[in-house]
Amino acid sequence: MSETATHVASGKVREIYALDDERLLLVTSDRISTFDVVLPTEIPDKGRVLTGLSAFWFAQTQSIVPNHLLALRADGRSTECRRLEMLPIECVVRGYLAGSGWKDYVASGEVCGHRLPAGLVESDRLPEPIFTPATKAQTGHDENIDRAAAIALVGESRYDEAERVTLDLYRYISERAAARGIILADTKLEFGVDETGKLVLADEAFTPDSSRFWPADEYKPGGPQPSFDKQFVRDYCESLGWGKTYPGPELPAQVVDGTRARYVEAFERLTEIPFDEYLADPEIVLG
Ligand code: Q0N
Repeated sequence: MSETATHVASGKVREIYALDDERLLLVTSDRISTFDVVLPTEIPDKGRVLTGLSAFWFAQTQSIVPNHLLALRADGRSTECRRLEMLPIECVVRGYLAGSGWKDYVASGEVCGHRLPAGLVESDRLPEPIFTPATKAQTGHDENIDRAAAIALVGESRYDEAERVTLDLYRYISERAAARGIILADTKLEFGVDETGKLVLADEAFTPDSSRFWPADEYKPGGPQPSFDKQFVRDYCESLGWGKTYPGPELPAQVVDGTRARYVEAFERLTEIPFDEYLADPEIVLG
């Protein structure tokens, strides 16, 4: 055999294999989670959409920050990447007030030490995007932390660099997405450090699994927003009165088909590449 891959880790929807000492293989499945539970029904091609979109953004942002991508495999769901020393924080940026950011604001008027104006409502746009790091929980939920707690984990100069790069990436991608009718409300990035000490963007980036994508034409602050990709799944699950604990419900064909169509639509709107062309030749997204 020319290549063997050793399984090293599993996420909710992805698997990581070691190819050799320097390279990993990330394989993104078609599994979908909602309310933090992985459902028994898969969304065909979801893993390919996420892999292709992430690779597209890696290629588009190379001049802002180097990234871990080495190659895309012909299956469209597997990324060969450089093995890095990962930073022990999640680099989150928020342009809008949602999720744990909204919860923290309601409780304290602050998010990760950023004092925000009084009177904001859920899903409001923030006066400017804010960097809101979190710890990487092995189980359960990531915990939002302030600048001092993050500096204790990565050091001040690395913190300042990660914050600047994360904000630069958010400003660039959110503007591109807005031009295509998609609000990038917030996003979570992971960085590593290479053998020369350079900061490198890793994991997946600017996908609907790592970000909140909202349809701009339905944006209405004052409550939660519909999700670009998962709203059919959430609505269906709510209609069942499911308790949002394991196990989750099977999804009917019309929910699967509608959800697949939304993932493909996100891919095509953001990349301007027909998804069929991606399936025929994944590396087309690398430009
Ligand atoms: C790495 N994670 C957490 C799969 C992804 N380039 C890299 N080098 C070394 N380690 C990692 C990467 C990357 N990417 C990242 N684990 C190892 C992200 N997981 C979460 C679960 O799904």
